[in-house]
Amino acid sequence: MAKRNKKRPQAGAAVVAAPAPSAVPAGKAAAKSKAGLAMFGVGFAGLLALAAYFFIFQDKDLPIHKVEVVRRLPHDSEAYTQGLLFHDGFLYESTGKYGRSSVRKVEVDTGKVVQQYKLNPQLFGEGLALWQNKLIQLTWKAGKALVYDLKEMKPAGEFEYEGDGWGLTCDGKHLIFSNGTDRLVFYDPETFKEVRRIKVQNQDKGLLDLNELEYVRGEIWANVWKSDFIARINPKNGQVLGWLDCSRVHPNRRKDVIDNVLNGIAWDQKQDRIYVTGKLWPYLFEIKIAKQY
Ligand SMILES: [Ca+2]
Repeated sequence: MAKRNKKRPQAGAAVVAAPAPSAVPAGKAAAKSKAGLAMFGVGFAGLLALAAYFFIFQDKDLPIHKVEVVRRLPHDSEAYTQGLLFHDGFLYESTGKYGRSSVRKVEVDTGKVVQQYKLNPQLFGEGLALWQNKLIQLTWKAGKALVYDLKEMKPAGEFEYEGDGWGLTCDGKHLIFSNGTDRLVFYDPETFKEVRRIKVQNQDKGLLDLNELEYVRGEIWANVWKSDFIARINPKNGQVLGWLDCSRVHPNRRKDVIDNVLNGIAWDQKQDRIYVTGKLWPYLFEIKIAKQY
């Protein structure tokens, strides 16, 4: 998931910064960039976002997919969304911030929270994944992955890991974990032992700030913190395959507030529907890629 302002890419993370997808026709890119300038205006957060935006348009070969909003649905605007997934007709969401973190079951159409477990106020909720009948929720700095019984939504164990926890998803076999660097780690979901790791590369550059994750149609999709873009990643070799441009999904949000960024991707596999939201966004969006790739 995308982070708060104190979060930074880990030192020593071999490579460069920010997102960097592909080509955009020069004219359109320039027009978009001017619009971006006007919108971001002031503030450190805006500058960071703007930097990420320009990185995204520096490459020449990868596709950038425009997305369309299919439905706009209610979402708890107090929910600092850090992880999102879909299962059996409901959304499951992890929220962050100390004292406000939770894991919750949410009705898709109404945004109503139908079940919730509030975390110890000393824990900051992060990525969320489903493994069989268990929910697994990361925490930001505590090095703990919290396990919950899906039905009861009550604690059912925990794992430990080193460093930050940011995003989590499941490919049906392994948990896939991000920590804000350009690395994704595959864990055994039964033991949380590392199985393998990949370096995510956008063209020839490491892609930092990988955040909220979702395994979609055999690819890993990753929010890139501070940007409106989602990277499509090859799970075998870490190569970025293309980008989803979500900059027009929720255009009215405050872009000068870093805690207001896109964060949260969920895939309803049976219906093949994609949902996205953001931190403290009042809406959840069902989106689709405008033109199939
Ligand atoms: Ca997700």
